[in-house]
Amino acid sequence: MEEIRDILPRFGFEGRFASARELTSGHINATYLLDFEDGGKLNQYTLQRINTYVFHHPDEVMSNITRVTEHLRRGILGLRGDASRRVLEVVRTLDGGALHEDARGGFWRAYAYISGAFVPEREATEAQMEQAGVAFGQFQRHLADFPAGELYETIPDFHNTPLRFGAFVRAVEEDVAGRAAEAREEIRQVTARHAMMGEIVRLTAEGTLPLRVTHNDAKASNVLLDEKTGEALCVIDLDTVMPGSALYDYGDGLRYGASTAKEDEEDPGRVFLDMGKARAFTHGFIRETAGFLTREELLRLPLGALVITCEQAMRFLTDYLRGDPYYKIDSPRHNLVRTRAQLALLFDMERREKELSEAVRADVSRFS
Ligand code: GN1
Ligand code: MG
Repeated sequence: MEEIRDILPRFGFEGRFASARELTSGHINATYLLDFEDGGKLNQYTLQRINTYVFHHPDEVMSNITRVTEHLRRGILGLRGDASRRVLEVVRTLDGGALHEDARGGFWRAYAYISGAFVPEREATEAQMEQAGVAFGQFQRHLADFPAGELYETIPDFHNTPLRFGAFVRAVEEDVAGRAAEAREEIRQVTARHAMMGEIVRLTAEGTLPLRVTHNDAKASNVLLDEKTGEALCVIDLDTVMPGSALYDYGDGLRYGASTAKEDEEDPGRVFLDMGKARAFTHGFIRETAGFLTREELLRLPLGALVITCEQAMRFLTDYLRGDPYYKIDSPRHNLVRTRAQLALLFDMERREKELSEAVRADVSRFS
């Protein structure tokens, strides 16, 4: 909290600073919720220190976010007027930038906090999951005419699964933390899915799947719904917005939002794909995207769920094998627990692949 005090005067926050508390749900950046008192009115902001181990070029992250939010705002204003709660708003620093570098080389950015909203976590209803699908679908739709080539790749090869597989194999071989023996079964399961994991990259390279502007971290916890109406307001956590495949966002949506358990459930026996929520997310997503995604993309959406879930298991496992340099952890085996939960979810997705494909096919016919 001490370090925040020095940062606050650098941004154009309105009112008198009242209090701050840390929000701990993210795995990457440090986030604080700030209250400012403004003549009887409460102004709230989120302040974040960008994790530079993960994002090497915070200026490029903020350049992407500024451009994308401006584009979204123009699109939304064109449609129905009120963009204030439908897109994130960057708070400028006193010198007009989007980023403040502190004396220790830390990089900070701030957003206006969107109040009267909630995040559909695991206890979300099917109706709320449908709205999460709507939110990510609309996000892609509003960005369909954004020049993807002008965005920085904030994390190069972020969803380049074959490349990540190479890093995983190296982590197993090097075994710097001496943990490979304990994770033999998980290593075997990930390795067995090498070919499947390369499918989206292969289909994109051969031109079957187009590159689009995608969110790339499309968890339901990165969606805000209106507290009163339950409707999708906007998506948050825009750090990884960059060129990608529509399949990634659909897949991440299911991976996180349609699981019966949390991402770090200790008992893999409790982790399944909740088909009701999967169908609901699928309805929302396809309803918003059927008008511009190709038929080929739409019908292949279930592949996104398999690839992203397996990739996420592999990323947690790689981090575990390397001694946890990347994800924030609460206990020494946290990343192994996460790996096991993701694999359990993947196995259930594999069992239900046909069912999922049929649900997608039905929605494609219905909304196209
Ligand atoms: C990270 O920022 P956060 O906690 O929403 C990660 C995602 C993973 C996710 C797993 C930049 O997201 O890719 O899917 O954890 N973000 C980055 O929950 O690596
Ligand atoms: Mg994120």
